[in-house]
Amino acid sequence: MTIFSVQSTLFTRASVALLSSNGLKRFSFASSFSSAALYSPPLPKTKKRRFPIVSAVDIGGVTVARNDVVRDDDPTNNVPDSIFSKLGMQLHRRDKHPIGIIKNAIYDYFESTYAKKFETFEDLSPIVTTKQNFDDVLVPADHVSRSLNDTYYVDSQTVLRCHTSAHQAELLREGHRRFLVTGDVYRRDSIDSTHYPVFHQMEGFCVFSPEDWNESGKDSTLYAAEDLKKCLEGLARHLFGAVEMRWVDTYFPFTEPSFELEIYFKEDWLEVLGCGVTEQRILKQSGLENNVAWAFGLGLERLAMVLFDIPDIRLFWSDDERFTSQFGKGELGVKFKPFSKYPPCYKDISFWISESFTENNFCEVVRGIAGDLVEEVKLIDSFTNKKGMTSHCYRIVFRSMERSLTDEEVNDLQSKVRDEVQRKLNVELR
Ligand code: FA5
Ligand code: MG
Repeated sequence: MTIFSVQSTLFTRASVALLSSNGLKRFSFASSFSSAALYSPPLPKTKKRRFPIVSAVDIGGVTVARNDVVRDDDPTNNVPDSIFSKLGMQLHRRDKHPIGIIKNAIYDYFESTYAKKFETFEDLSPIVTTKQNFDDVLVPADHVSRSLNDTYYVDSQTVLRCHTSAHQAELLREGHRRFLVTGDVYRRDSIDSTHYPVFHQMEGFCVFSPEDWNESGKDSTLYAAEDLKKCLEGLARHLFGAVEMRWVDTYFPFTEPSFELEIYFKEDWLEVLGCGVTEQRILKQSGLENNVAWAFGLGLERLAMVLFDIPDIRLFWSDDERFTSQFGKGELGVKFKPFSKYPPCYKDISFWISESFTENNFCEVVRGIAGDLVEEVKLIDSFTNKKGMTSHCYRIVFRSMERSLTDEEVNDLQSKVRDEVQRKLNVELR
């Protein structure tokens, strides 16, 4: 048992989120928004990684130059090349890709249940202002998700959106009342089979008027919360048929009450979405003070993992034909047949951490060197000596999904990790 699973039972959500400033965040339930406002120390700028350099990407017809997004001249910029290269991929717009297939299946559900009531948006730029990403949805100034440790900043006022909720306010201001927004989102995060620094979300938003809830005799918030749960349970049944699921109460700055839906998958509960009844202040900003609304944010990779039985989130980025050829437009009944399970290779690394050390920074160094050859990074030991120095030992699991790795290759990766961790993270190797 790792020390994390002990913590998962000992700590509340908020205290697990607090630990993120010490690099101990690792659970899906501790993901950025479902945590209370907590301070995370600013990070020294880390240098760019060695990665194939892409000079420009096309985001839905707009060319974005690398130099505008990966910048050495701005101390706030923390976007590595590995992330920049993902900006134009738009997996959600590929009809034969599992992410595109699941998006279309969700569209079908909304069409069949609410005929033409929801507008869809799927090419809004992932490069947004901090106002859109945070302020407009009431994320407090000291919330952990705003830190350079959790979010990719282009400059102090521009980020790669870390959720599709970044578009709620502008769409409301433009007059839209029921909509679905799908897009790629970006987060500095831990490394394991269900977390990846780029993933896809679908935001749903639905505004109600007094006549909607008056008839029901229910209070507006209860009416919206019940409608929301009914909508999402219906969606889960549409996608999965009979599946074991449960609602968990949570916290988001932009909704009250707030919930997460978890689905039982591979002998564990997997969080697939966050949702809730929209805070009145958000509606008021758009002149909707007499209305009530619900909103949700679905994790499309997580839903696709359950639907197609995909065991590792890295697979979505594979262009290996043995993966891509298994999926077809509109084919929902497919179960992914793993084409290989190449052997993993475990390497441990121990060091004395410094004040500023965080696990996300460590994971980013590892990913910058090993890319998708790293399957998991986990803390397997931690202690503080009499002098007050804290040591961490991490186990890095290297495994390719496409071939066997040689000892030489893995030793080389590990040696680069050791060098860079020392150089960039101000830690002392043991
Ligand atoms: C949000 O991002 C909220 N914006 C969702 C929301 C919208 C709540 C509207 C209320 C109203 P959260 O950080 O929990 O919440 O992420 C939502 C979902 O994204 C998660 O349930 C999970 O399915 C998925 N997710 C989060 N982090 C990752 C990751 N690193 N890799 C893959 N999927 C992830
Ligand atoms: Mg969450």
